[in-house]
Amino acid sequence: MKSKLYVNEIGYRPEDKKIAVYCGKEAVKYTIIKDGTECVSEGVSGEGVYNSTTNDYEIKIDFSDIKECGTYVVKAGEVFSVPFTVAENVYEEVRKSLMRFFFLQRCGVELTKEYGGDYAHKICHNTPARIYGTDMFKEVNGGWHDAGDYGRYIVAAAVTLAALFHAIENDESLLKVDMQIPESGKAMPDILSEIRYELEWMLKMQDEATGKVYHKVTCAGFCDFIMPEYETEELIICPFSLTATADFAACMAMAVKFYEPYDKAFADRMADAAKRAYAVMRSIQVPGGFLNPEGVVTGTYEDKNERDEQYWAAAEMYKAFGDELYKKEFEDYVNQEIMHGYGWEDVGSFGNLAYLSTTYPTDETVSRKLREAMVEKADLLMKKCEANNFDISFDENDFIWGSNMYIAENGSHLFDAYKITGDEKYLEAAKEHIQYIFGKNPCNVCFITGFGTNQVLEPHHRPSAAAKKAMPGMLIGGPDSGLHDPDAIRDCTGLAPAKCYTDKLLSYSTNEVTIYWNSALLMLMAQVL
Ligand code: G3I
Ligand code: 9MR
Ligand code: ZN
Repeated sequence: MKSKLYVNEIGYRPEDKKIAVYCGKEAVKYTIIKDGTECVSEGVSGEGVYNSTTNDYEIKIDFSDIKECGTYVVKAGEVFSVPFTVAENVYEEVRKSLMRFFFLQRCGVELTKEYGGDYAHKICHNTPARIYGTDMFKEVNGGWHDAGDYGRYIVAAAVTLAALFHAIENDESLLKVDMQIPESGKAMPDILSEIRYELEWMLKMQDEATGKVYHKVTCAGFCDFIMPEYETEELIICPFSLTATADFAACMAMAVKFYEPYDKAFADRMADAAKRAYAVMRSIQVPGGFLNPEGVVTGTYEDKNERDEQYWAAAEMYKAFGDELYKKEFEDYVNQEIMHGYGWEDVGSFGNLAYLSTTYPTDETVSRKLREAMVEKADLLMKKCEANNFDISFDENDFIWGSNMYIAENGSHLFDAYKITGDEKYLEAAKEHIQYIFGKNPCNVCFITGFGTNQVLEPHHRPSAAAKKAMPGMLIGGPDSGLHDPDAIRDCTGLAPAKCYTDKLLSYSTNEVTIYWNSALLMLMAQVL
């Protein structure tokens, strides 16, 4: 049986805060054991505290004083933790693996054995796609498979790239990572080459005539657990949407400055695409937002509130191009309602960061309002952290589909407050969200495939299933108390919200992966590690 003593399974750097969580009510004696035998610290814990998200009593064991590099285990009562490392560069490998995932998700190209390894596949999804409801076909090859499925969705793509751009801005060392991709060794940093692969596809998803952007390209339904070249049903381009067009404008505007030094023509192409999309986005009003047209059942990225996407676009357009119009439009939105979010559905925070970081003139009152709202948001999260023994900003209602993305996103909100106030308590709180993902969680698993001792083995990811081996470096969705698939219903009914997770191939609502979950984690790691 797995132990009930949860630690960060990937490890700690010498100066990091180190907390193990023991599941139990009565105080226990604990020891920290180095290299298998040496007891380097011991003590008696406090008493268990009830946690409504796990329906357990838990005790925190703080061993932050352990700073010497080595391999350790924690023993509390008769329970041992998994072994973990303390070392300076302990996160290097996981970072690279999380980055490399994007390469492995490439569509429309052959992944050779040399670069693709166990996930090598022939060229896929390279036939022209039918524009829904017409007899017209368009070539939209390229980009990354979204997730465990092989669809390609603009909303998902745009927020993924936004998070990756923020990751680069917070940690320039990402520009030096050798991702072992075919473009490695060129002047353009690998991460920018990889992002460009997605941008080139996104550009194809914009209608030349109108500047509007198609919502997605997928087959009519989801295929079996096969490698992508075997999904050969007709590709369908679904109608334009406001969310896709606004997110596209925001993302293209953001991308311009990263590519200007390497490829001015490409940067100009994106600037033009952004402006055209922004100019038409509001004309794509569909009541209730995008929904699947008849006969198509793939992901919808359905979004009832389309204002935050326009808010984000206005801010990025202003930051990139400095036109007074964009400034005014963003400020008008802010004066009505300040929005937040770093996920696919709510993107307001990207807008806030853009406005606060532009080098063009801004209105001090608007900036102050934004900063105050961001700190207020973080303060609400801090309250939740204090009430949760795992030091995460979640209560029992927060474990929804893709909960691990919201864990990462909340970490970024806390980081924002740290940047604004300089108060380290927010930074410390943000870091605990990473510890949770790395293994200090009541599911007792490291939520990144291929890492930790208690690993995710059966992710809902078609190439992994086809290769019979979990692709490494994928952040999985995590607990979802909504029980949105039959396996979750079977395995998790009656469990506390924080434990509604099952490592089963068919549990897409708890055990899938997506490009924008990996990017959310990379963004937070770049900010706080
Ligand atoms: O926003 C509400 C919230 O207000 C409410 O309290 C909560 C309670 O359940 O639900 C929240 O909505 C959930 C939403 O995710 C939050 O992001 C929905 O219940 C939930 O069904 C929805 O799940 C989305 C899922 O598609 C189904 O639409 C996931 O976020 C989204 O990541 C996922 O995306 C899929 C793509 O469609 C296809 N490709 C794979 C990808 C990952 O599973
Ligand atoms: O594989 C699909 C996954 O990417 C989606 O997130 C999920 C929800 O839309 O659907 C998955 O596909 C399943 C489908 O919805 C129902 N039949 C089984 C499919 C594979 O598990
Ligand atoms: Zn493909």
